[in-house]
Amino acid sequence: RMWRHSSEHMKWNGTGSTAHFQEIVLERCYNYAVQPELRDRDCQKIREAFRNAFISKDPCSATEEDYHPLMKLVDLTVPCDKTVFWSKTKELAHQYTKVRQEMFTLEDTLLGYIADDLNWCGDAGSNEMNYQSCPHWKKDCSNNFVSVFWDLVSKRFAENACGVVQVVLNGSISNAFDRKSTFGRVEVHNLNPTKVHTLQAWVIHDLGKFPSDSCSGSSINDLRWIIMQRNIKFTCQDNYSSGKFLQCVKKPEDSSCR
Ligand code: DN4
Repeated sequence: RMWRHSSEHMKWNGTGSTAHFQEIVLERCYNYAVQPELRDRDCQKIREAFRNAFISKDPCSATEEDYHPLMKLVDLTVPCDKTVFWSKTKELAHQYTKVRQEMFTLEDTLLGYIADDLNWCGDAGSNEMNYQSCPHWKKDCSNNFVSVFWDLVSKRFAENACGVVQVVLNGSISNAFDRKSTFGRVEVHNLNPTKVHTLQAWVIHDLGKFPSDSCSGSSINDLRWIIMQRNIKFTCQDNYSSGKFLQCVKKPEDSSCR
């Protein structure tokens, strides 16, 4: 009986839902919101819409439509020239926007902030979350609720971008730009050329590691080609280590940063 019970719940290869998911969503929403009067109502609604998106549903049949009620409650727009994308550089990009408070990664917007590093799934025929296991995006199914969520919010985040947008890429791996990443597969193709005039890439290598890719490498050329085809200007900066990059973000006027 015990065995049957646990094998039923361990049917997926991915990590289960994050413990206290509901509470974390509400708490993060309260922490993020700035206007006290709007807090209560909106955050309760957001938590409910988030939960309703996936609860009691087959965790491998997620669609964008499931998240539409949630998307209606949250704004993913950031001011022009302030959007920062990243790929394989999550920590560095977040350190960057922490120093430059006016800049935003997706995880600096309300919805990205709420969902960052969380996992969630339910099950058809149950109104509980599955805390034992959730579908793994490679081993089980790509249309799981977490992947569909990130693809959708990444798409909206990119569609809303305007002016000069930036991307922080990893120069310590062999392909700093990867067409199969969320950035390469979703964000690049959803920039609106009538609103975005330049994509500025930063190719940053880890401190103490030799650079493996750079602005003149073939993966960045790939990106340059895609962006120019879309009538958006492309610029690229390299020769920054991660430490140097953060130093220069803090102190851009320093002569060694030009
Ligand atoms: P990445 O560094 O390759 O991936 C970022 C994270 O997303 C890793 O933990 C990946 O898992 C995971 N991931 C990527 N694709 C999927 C998928 N289809 N289903 C589930 N997890 C996935 O960078 P990236 O270029 O793929 O994504 C970064 C860009 O997209 C940023 O500009 C963000 O705006 C947005 N984004 C953010 C998040 C987040 O904050 C997630 C996805 C997209 P693994 O490869 O390590 O297994 O978590």
